Amino acid sequence: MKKRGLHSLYAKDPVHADEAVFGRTSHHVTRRGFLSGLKSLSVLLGAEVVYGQFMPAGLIPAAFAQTDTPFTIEGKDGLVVLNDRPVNAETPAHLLDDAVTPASRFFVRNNGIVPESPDPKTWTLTIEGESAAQSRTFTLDELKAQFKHYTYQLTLECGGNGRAEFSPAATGNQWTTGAVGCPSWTGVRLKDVLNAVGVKDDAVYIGYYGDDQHLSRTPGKAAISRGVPMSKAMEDESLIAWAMNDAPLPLMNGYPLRLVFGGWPASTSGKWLKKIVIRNQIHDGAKMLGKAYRTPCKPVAPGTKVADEDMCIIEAMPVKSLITYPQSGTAHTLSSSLEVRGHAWCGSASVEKVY
Ligand SMILES: Nc1nc2c(c(=O)[nH]1)N[C@H]1C(S)=C(S)[C@@H](COP(=O)(O)O)O[C@H]1N2
Ligand SMILES: [Mo]
Repeated sequence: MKKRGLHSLYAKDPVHADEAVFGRTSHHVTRRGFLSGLKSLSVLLGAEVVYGQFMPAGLIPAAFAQTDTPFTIEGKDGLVVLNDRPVNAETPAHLLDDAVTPASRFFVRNNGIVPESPDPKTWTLTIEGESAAQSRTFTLDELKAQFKHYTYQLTLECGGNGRAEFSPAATGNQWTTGAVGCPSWTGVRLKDVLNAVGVKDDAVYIGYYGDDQHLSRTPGKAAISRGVPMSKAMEDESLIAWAMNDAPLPLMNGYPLRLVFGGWPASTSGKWLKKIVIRNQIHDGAKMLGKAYRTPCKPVAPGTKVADEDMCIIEAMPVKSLITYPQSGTAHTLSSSLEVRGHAWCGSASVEKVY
């Protein structure tokens, strides 16, 4: 079930070291897992903890106050809805305080129309493409029976997370800080499935197709169809997953099956997964071309116009951190100390220290 060794820091494991510390050097860091700092920052703030024990669980729904829309998403709790067509919702920072993100707090980013009631009994996944040795279709039960299961705690962050702070403003969902989460995921290794089907020598990329419809409902038109290079596809932690935190995936997060590429833009982690294509070229599905999910290959001043050919596909996400406790706006007396907690993460490297 669980893979230890080099990657154990972010495998789901009782001893996995998710205890790194804000404001102190620690090597207990995760590469793609959140690094959860639960230690006091008193040293830095010169004060002492007073707050947490007075905060009854009943206060949490105050997060709803951040939005005036009555729109709620089944199974989600306290998310701020940015758009209802397609449904997009992010998590207020203080609701990302857990070391393992609860499914109810995991953000939702849809590009199209969510499948209505996917049936796991009849669900199939097909592997094909010009660099696949053959075309093969698996039922969900066959995937579960034929391949070893793995569980890893992995960070998914939308490539657009933080966009609301751009100046000049960028188009698209105005994510503040909450299009990120780090739950545990269970499934089979993508590489085990690809190897069972057969990967030709000229393979360079995989692409996914999901069961969601384009907003226009044009038959056969994908809302999004992205992918990753073979090197990422063949990593141990790259999963075809059916569970989040040991429960079936929430519908909004891809039930019954999705890809999970920890640390990479979550747009690569295809939801409602029906088909994977093994490509002999960089996948050219919806939202792979033009400026979508790309950044300028070389840094430019904000607002600079960049030609399409100078935009590069985002791969591993950059380093970032988020304070999740106390809640933003909390009043606190100057003379007493305050514990500060949060997470730091990085798409492909280790976070060693947070100042
Ligand atoms: N089939 C499908 N997969 C998808 C998407 C989608 O709209 N359809 N959105 C992508 C984007 S842009 C992101 S950020 C993540 C969001 O995953 P989540 O909704 O589980 O948080 O799913 C990715 N996979
Ligand atoms: Mo995204």
